[in-house]
Amino acid sequence: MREFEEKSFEGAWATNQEATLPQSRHQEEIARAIAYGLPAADSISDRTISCFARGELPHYAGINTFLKVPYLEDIHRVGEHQVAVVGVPFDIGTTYRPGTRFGPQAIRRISGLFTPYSFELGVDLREQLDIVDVGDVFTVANIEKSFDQITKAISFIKGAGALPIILGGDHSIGYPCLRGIAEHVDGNIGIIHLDRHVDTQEKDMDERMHTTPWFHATNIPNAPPKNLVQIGIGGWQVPRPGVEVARERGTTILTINDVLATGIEKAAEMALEVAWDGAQAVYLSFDIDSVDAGFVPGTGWPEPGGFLPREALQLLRLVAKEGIAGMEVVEVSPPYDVADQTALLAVRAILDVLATLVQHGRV
Ligand SMILES: [Mn+2]
Repeated sequence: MREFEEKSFEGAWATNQEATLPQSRHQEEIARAIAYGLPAADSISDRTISCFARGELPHYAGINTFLKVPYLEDIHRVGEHQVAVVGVPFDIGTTYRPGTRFGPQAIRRISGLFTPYSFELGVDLREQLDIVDVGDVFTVANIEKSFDQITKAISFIKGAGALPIILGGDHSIGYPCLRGIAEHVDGNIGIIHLDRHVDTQEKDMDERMHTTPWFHATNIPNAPPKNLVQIGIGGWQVPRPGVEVARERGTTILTINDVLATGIEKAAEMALEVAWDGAQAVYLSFDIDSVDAGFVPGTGWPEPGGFLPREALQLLRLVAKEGIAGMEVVEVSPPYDVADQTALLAVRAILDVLATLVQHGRV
């Protein structure tokens, strides 16, 4: 039995892999917690515990940055770090259920449940990646002015050299986020987009709503539609005007059935081929509603029949292995969520992508 385990089980590999991971940053975190938060009361025998909670533990305590990484108040210093988590609490582009303005808060709060270590991926983000949370973009009560704020913020992060990980917000933010990143790409940028919806119509309700980001993004000169690949599309909520644009512009759409027929690995391979064709960078957009509505009740436009969570996570890991120029997770609407399920999956998506970048040396 033991011989077999060691040869083929991920569990056996992961058990051994853990021993190779450093622990120095965890030790530093504990020392800092005790220095800043006082040593624990005398009756407590575990002397890694501090009096005021200042680190990972307890998971229900503390100030909720994403994964309890440091809060970077001075944005001028963002370039000193590898990854910048940034919230975009914006939902004025919503056409059905609102509430995604509370997405960043909910995602951060439930992220406190996670440790920075993934057993089966064999990665410890605390040890292997320098992540900060830069807080939220100040969005205002106007779509276009908010887009300008979002583009300025994301462009600043990207220009400083940090990788932006964006917590939405509704999907209208895809356009201003991509616009901010594309400015810093020397050459073309591709887009890998997981969704049930195409989001390629020009306007909705006379504005650039969450049904429109890729129409406008693919008007950006270095974000050509030939590098837009949309995965998981299907169902009864794909507006015909968006389909017409997809046809005219020659974007690539893989439905859920396409993914099931070809398999996740082949679908990822095809997506990478399209997105990276002549491109220098790829942006990753994960609409949480690409997952079956039964798993993500807290979303703006629930559509039955999407991915299983493990399928979406596998697909995200596979498409992230070539590197990304930025990632957004959108359409988490906490007022409709049940037991944090939707926000929980948003956190997992980000952690799995970050771990993939570490595994493949892509940060
Ligand atoms: Mn969608």
